[in-house]
Amino acid sequence: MINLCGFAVSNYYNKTKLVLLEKGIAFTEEQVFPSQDEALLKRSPLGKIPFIETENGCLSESQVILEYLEETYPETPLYPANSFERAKCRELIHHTELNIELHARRLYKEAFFGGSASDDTKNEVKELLEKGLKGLARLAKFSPYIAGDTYTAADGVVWLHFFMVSATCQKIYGTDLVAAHFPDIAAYKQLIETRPAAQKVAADRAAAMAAFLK
Ligand SMILES: N[C@@H](CCC(=O)N[C@@H](CS)C(=O)NCC(=O)O)C(=O)O
Repeated sequence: MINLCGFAVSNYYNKTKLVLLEKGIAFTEEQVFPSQDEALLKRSPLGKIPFIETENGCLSESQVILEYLEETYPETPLYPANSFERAKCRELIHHTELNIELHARRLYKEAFFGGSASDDTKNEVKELLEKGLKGLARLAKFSPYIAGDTYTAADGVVWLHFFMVSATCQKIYGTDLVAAHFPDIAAYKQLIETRPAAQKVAADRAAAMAAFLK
């Protein structure tokens, strides 16, 4: 049995949980917050979440976990069978994380957790986000799924990260840069949210967010 460790406010935790749910893999959840405690560092090398515990040991880094799950539980595949299409699917994931989410993340403290970012940081992040979003728009198919006619792991990743990036942009810039670059994003979001796994992750995230902000 897989034990998923982390907390449901984290988009990387939710990315992993969504895949477990979509693939119908049995798992337990253990609430773990990031820290530098020795006990945690033995399970996750940088004290980050998410990580999973398997019968073979712990595994960190959400994308590594996704690929482990895909190889270990090939039923209900979440990547295309063709190797080029599979790489294109991973390309969407990497672009979203490296060129969009990681930039927006620099503003999460101010957007959600009572911290603050300098105007220089906000201006720099805005420029990087514009560039990253334009790049993703060049790759995304939305026909109707992001990689083509089939739901893939990239849909879950983009749906989850866009939730955080949109909310961050609205709070920090007063405008949603995601919607500006993806005019049909509302319809796509609705499509993903017809899926029971996405509904479960969104409901758990809302409850966790409310508890976390108390
Ligand atoms: N690249 C990592 C990112 C995970 C990550 O940044 N997790 C955050 C929570 S959303 C965390 O643990 N932050 C604590 C820290 O950076 O020390 C992954 O894909 O799993």
